[in-house]
Amino acid sequence: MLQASHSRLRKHVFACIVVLSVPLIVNVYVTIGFSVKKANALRRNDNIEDSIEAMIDSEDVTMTTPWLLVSRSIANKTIKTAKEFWSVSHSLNICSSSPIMLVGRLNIDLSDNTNFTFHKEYLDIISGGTWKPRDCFARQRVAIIIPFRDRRKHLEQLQYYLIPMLKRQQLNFRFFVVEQNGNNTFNKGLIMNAAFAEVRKIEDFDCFVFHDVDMIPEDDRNIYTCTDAPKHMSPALDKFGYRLPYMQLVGGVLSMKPDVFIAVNGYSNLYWGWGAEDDDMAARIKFKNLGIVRPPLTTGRYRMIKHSKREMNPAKIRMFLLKTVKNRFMKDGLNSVQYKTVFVKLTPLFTHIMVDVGEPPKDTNKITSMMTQT
Ligand code: UDH
Ligand code: MN
Repeated sequence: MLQASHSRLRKHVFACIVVLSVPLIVNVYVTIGFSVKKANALRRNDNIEDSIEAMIDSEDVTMTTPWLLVSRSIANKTIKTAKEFWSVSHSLNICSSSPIMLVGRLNIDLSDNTNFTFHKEYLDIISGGTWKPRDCFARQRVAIIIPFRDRRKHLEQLQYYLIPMLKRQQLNFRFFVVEQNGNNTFNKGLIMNAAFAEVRKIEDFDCFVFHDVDMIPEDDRNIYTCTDAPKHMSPALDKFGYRLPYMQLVGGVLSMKPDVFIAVNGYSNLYWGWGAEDDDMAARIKFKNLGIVRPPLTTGRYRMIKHSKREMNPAKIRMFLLKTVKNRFMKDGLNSVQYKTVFVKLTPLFTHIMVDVGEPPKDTNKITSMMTQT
């Protein structure tokens, strides 16, 4: 009797254990299964993420890249696959044309109180002077071309203000410093042409900004992009009382789409020494009927770092050249530029292109003496 009730009790206890453990086992099984599935899903997502990241990083992604348009177009549809989920949650919208980070007027201090060699904004600049926003798709890929020789301090001062500003403007940018090798007379137009030709071998850009090294921007609402027409970005300069001194001025900072630069045949190669290569460019723009776009004087403001005047191009030669632009510009420029590339080096904040442009032709002197005799 006692034995019978014992064995019933055992059965009951066993049944209880079985009944109670079922949900536990099911729970464990479901949890493990779910984690495995989740891990697989995450791995899948990682793969998709990696491959899309690779696509973004690859060179041939442009503003019209189909995946970008596709991912934007599915934003309003029902999300079915992990890929669609990734696209909707991670797709890059085109960056705003007036980003909210802009601060307007900048606080410029060019005195030695500042250490111009370092800025925290340099930390994510890629060697060669490249940067692009990660959370939106930059509106343009912009090459900043800086003609250079023996102006190290100016270059540091310019980048100290310009790099953080271009990041706030959410542009995909790269700095190119093009240096004239040796001590012969400086020829800014020629090295601009050489820079354009060399940069085109390295990477595709939507926009070229030709930027004197000593022009410090004072307002970040002056956006470093190209319009269809050439854009003279520095109409308001401190040394001219922040007013445009004459309508044909394009010196200082000038942005141009590559097709436009080719259409005007770049700069003249014939201006050795200071002066008028920019006025020659303005004449090219005029003869091609392109017009000149300018930002308002309130934002197109720059401070020019004080420096001594470089060796002058004799006024008579300058005048002579300026009178002959119309008949000369399709023969003298990008299509006739002669130089040797000494090296192309990646430095932390810019791509350094060293070019040898030779020396001023002897017949420049001939032109001078001829013109002085008449
Ligand atoms: N540049 C150099 N090194 C040189 C010469 C020129 O890097 O030795 C580059 C540099 O980017 C410079 C640009 O070429 O900003 C134009 O040259 P510049 O600054 O000498 O020309 P700018 O018209 O000179 O600014 C004006 C002389 C200033 C005297 C002021 C008189 N009112
Ligand atoms: Mn200058």
